[in-house]
Amino acid sequence: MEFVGKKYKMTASENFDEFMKTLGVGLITRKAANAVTPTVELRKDGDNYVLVTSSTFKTTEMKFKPGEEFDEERADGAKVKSVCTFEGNTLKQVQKATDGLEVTYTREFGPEEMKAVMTAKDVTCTRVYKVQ
Ligand code: DKA
Repeated sequence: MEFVGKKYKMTASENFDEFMKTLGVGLITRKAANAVTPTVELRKDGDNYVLVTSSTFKTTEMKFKPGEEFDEERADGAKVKSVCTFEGNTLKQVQKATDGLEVTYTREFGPEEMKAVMTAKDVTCTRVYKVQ
């Protein structure tokens, strides 16, 4: 993937609080997560990809092989299972929580920005990250 190794920093976020509420994230964690502007980088490690999302609130490393289900610890601490696939420069992720809630993420990587769209139930959150 041609955008491996680029760092993107969040510049805009819409509906993130509603999205987190839908995931069942509590008020204190939501406040902390709302206050930060994370940096996102896709790395390659052998056959694996690693999506690193860093902020002073939390840094998560999501390690995956495209098409293979893996265990993930979400930034709110929830233990979930995900499958990631690439469609061109878009990384698609389907994440299932133990309570059955399904969350989808699309992260479209471009030369100037990365756009993330996250959906849970009928709530969609959009976040834009500019290349650093
Ligand atoms: C991001 O990549 C946000 C990723 C959302 C993670 C799920 C919600 C976590 C709540 C603390 O900028």
